[in-house]
Parts: sequence; structure tokens; C-alpha cells
Amino acid sequence: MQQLAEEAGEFLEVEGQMEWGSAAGRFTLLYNMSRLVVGRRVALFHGLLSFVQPRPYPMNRSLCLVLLLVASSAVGWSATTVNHLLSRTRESLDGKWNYIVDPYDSGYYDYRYQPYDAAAQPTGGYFQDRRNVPPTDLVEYNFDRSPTLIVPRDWNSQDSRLFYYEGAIWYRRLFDHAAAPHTRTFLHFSAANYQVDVYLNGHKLGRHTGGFTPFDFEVTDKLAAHDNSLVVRVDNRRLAEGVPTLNTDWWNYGGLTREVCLVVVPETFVADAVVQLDRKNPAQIHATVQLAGPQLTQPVTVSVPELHLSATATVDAAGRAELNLPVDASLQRWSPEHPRTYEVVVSCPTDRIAERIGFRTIEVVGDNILLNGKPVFLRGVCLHEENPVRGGRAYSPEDARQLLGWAKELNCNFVRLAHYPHNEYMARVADEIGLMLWEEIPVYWTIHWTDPSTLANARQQLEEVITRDRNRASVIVWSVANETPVSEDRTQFLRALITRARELDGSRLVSAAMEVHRDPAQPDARIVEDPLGAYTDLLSFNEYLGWYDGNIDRIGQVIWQLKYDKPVVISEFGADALQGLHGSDTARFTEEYQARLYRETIAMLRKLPHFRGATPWILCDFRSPKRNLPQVQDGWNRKGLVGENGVKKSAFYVLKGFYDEMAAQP
Ligand code: GCB
Repeated sequence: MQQLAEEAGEFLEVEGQMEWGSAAGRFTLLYNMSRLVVGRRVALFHGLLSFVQPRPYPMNRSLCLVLLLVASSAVGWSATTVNHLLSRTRESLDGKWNYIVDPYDSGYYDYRYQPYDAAAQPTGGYFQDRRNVPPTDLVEYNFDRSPTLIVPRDWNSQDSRLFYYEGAIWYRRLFDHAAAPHTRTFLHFSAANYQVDVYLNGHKLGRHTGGFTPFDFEVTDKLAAHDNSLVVRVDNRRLAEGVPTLNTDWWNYGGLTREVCLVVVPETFVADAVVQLDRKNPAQIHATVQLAGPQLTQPVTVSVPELHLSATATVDAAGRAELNLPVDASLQRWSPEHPRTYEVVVSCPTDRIAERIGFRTIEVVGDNILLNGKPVFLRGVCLHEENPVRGGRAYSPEDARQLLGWAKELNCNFVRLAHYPHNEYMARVADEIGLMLWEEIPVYWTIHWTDPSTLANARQQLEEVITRDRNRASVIVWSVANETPVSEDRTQFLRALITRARELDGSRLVSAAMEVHRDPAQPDARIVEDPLGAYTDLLSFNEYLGWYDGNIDRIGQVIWQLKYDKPVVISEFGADALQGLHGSDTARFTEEYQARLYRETIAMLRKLPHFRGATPWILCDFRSPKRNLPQVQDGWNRKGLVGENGVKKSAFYVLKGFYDEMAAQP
């Protein structure tokens, strides 16, 4: 018990201050507890879930601690996760999985609506995966006789009956595993939307909440040599208190949307390594390495063989080491024009990982964005994680190449990955082909700002994407929100996320897509004064002049009032157009209207003070259940510059013309 108390204390210490007098202190503990429950780091004791998760502030300290200790002792939580997935040996569990559609949650709740998996002696539940059932037994499911879905992929685009489905689906996959001595095995999910319960051989491993970030469970002692049964319940129901919440303008694709695999690592392994050019002192590469396992007191070496650089340090008692590698003029900085990456090797006597990393600096000085110390204009575009031509969520390196390839054709140097973390290949391909990225979490529109579990969830998604991608040179902006309504609660919520982003990664810019406000007394004025702007590095806002906001011929009349002297990056503007629909440039949904809106907007933006970039909405048409105009929208948001058929619209070339010109400027 003493040890558990210490572990709990350590966990809390890592996560923040525990000041009981303050709401913040109480919140921190609740946050930590909800991480115990929802977090990727924990095998879950499910019985706690319903009790802890939705509880607001007034919970007393001893109750919290008792729960924390019960959770710890029940599950033996550890802070171990596997990062650097693509540098690891993986046993893929992708392919065909049997599935059962379960709209009434019959496989989850008994007839008294109690979760089967919470009972000491479960009397049923699909997670048990009963097979070869004797004829005398009553079992009302059978994975072996159920159809299959392909993993990774959303379910909506695989079977037309699942197109609109929002609810639970149970997946099951059988596999063998040959365990190697002195290794640890993690079951890894690159993402699954939205709430996922994972069971191995009839035992619950845990739950993960959040549809776009990776999570894993250590399964070293839980695997059999043959015939392991992995059952995963994926539930994509939208939740009011969720992140995102009920209302979005994109398709709620469900399922095991990204890869699933086993990752085998040595007993003591490199759990994380952050290797970046030091922002404050770009004459050196700074590395932070975290080992996990029983043998922590080892030397760790970080080297960049192509540059003949190497540094060694001994890790501290917590398994952590900080190293600096001085660089000289032979280091070629990463940039979109010259996307140079180097192989970086992180090794210790028990482990070795290698990955390609680019080195660059990004900072804001005054109203300029500096890439490698020089002002840069962000020639961007927004992107959903969807392959419009094939249909469904994008998930593969090929999808990334197709989408980012179109952005390159536009002569972009920047892409906003809206509105949630996209798959890891996007940043890898962007590193390789030379595109800067804005990455974002789905804090979108009307989030529950005062619900601590909502903040914990948002914060966890932010941590998971930053931890995954903070070695990617392409990523220059972490964005914490999109178009959120101004209020004190909202601003506190988002400030907490901004602070966390900066703690985890002080080397990138932090932003949010804000909104434009109007003053009835000044009809032509458009005002950006969101208090959040005081805390972001960029002044980014979405504007829809000529589409939602006023007439197309008024775009040029607008008088901007921007409260902050920060670099302005317009995070959205745009108009719907059906590819192939031609007509007057005043007729909505024609290509001519969209092209004109781009021309007028670009002319207006050129005059905007501190204008340093834009990411118009959006590269490709994307599916949205909100867009119901027959014969025009048919379930698609048509603001793409590329249609659902892959054909470019006229506005694509208008934007390209502008970007060609900006790219040619010295
Ligand atoms: C926005 C949202 C984006 C929508 C877009 C639209 O402001 O940020 O998610 O899809 O407008 O098309 O209305």
C-alpha cells in the first residue's frame, strides 16, 4: 500500500501541482484520475469508470485518493507506452476481422443494463468470444459465423448498411504469437473512433476515448502461443460532453480506422526520444530520451551518423537523459524547398531505434513567422482526413501522398490538418516531400467548457498527438480549437490546453482558429478581438465574407479591426461549388462563384496588416451529413478545390496563381 501511495503521488507530481485548497488542485487530481480511467497509459478497472468519469469538482480528497489507490492496485498501472511506432518491429493485426453490429449494446449490457464486463463472474458479453459452444448452451452470438470488415478502415465506407451507422460494433480477430524471451509486447492501436473497449482472451485490457490518436496496452504476460482472441468494441456514438461534441461538419466515420499491431520491444527500451534543433540555441541539437523497464541505469547514445555527431549520457533514476549535440555549418536545415532529413539513432545497451528527422527552427518575431531565421509566408490549404475518390477515411501512406500531392500541385508550403489529429503518415510524408503542417485537436464549436472530464479528454488527445509527432520537422503549429464561442470558461479551458502544449513542446507555435465578430454600428467593420488571441503565437481566424457573411461584392469593402499585432494566418475562407456546375459568378454553387470569391478574397487579404499566410477551406470536397441540398451537395460539403471525383475546380487555379506569385517573391 505504501508503495502504491508513492506511485500515486509520483503520478500526480508528474502531472502537476496538488494544491487541495484550490479548484485547480482538485481539478488536477480529477484530471489525473480520469486519465487513469480513460488514458492510454492504463489497463482499466472498468467498475470505476461510470463512478469517476463524470464527477464534477466537489469530491473529497480522501475519496479521490482511495479511488486512485484502488485503481492503481486493481490494474497495476504504469506510465509505459510505445512511441516511435514506425521504427519498431511490428506484427500486423490488420486484415479481415469478424464483426457484430450491436445497436442495442446487447453484447455489453445484461438485461438489467449492467455491463457484463464489470461483474466478478460475467454471465455473458461478446468479449468472452464463446466458441465451439455445446448444443445445450444458450449463446446468442457467434463471431466465427459473422461477416468481416477490413482493418484499418472505417466501417461506413465498407458496407452501405453501415453508411450512417452510429453505435457499437464488436470486432474480433484470432492470432498466434511466438513470444521471444526478455521482450515485452504491446498491443497498439493507431486510432479507433470514438470509444474503444479492448479485451484479450476474455479479459478486459482497458478503454480509450478519443477517435484520432494512438493508444496501447502491455500484453506481455497475457498472450498465448496460439489462438489468442482479441475482441474490440468500438462505439462511435457522438456525445454531448465528448471531444468533438454532438455537432460537427464532417462524417463521423466509425471503426478501427488505423492500423492495429503488436509491438515487441526489449525489457528495457527507449520509450520516447525527442530530438530537435534547440530553438534557443540552434547551434546544437537537443535530445531528451526516456527509457522504461527494470534496467534504467544505462548509458544512452544519440547519434546522427551522416553528420558524424554523437553524444552519450547516463540516464537518471527516472530513466531520463538530456543530451546536446553541437552542430556546424554542414547541417542542412529542413525546409519545404529542401526537405532534408537525417537518420537519427537512439541506442542503449538494451535497445536501438532509428528514424529520419529534419532539423529546423520556427518562431514568431514581431509580426513575422521565421523559418530557420527567415520570414516565411504560409501558402496553405485545409484538409480533412478523407479520400474523396475512394471514399472513407484516409489511413495509408498512399492516401497521404495523394492528398498532400494535390497540395504540392497548388504550390503550397503549408497544410492545415483539420479538425482532429490525422494519421501518422501525413506528417511522415510531409516531412519527406516538404510541407509545413498545422495539427489540431477536435475542440470544435460547442464543447462543454465546464466539464472536467471534457477537458481531461481534450488534454489527453493533445498529449497523444504531440507525443506522436514532436519529432516531425513538418509540424510547426499545434492548434487547440476551432471556432469556439467566446466566454471566460472557454478561454480558461483553452488556456489550459495551450499551457500543456507548450510544456510538452516548447519548440513549435501554438494557435487556434478563432472567429470574426461584427458591430451593428459599423456594418463594414470585421473585428478580431477574441481574448484567446493574447495567448496564441498566431492570429488565426476563419472568415466567410461573400459566403455566410454578406454579399460577394462587399468583400473588398471590409474594414478590419485586429486587436493583436501578431502574424495573421487566415485559417479558413471559401465557398461551395459543384465541380462542373457553370454559370454566373453571382450564382451560388457554380465554379465561377467560387473562383470569384477566391479572387476577391485574395485581393482583400493582400491589404490586410500582418498578413502572413492562409489555409483556405478546403482542398477536397468532403462528406458531411449537414449538407443536404439535392443535386448540389447530396451529403457533401462542396467547398473543395478538388471535387469528389478528383477533378480540380476553377478556384484551384486562382489560388495556385496567387501561390506561384508568393513563392516567386524573394
Ligand atoms: C467552418 C468550419 C468548418 C466547416 C466550414 C463550412 O467555419 O470550421 O469545419 O466545414 O466552416 O464549410 O461551413
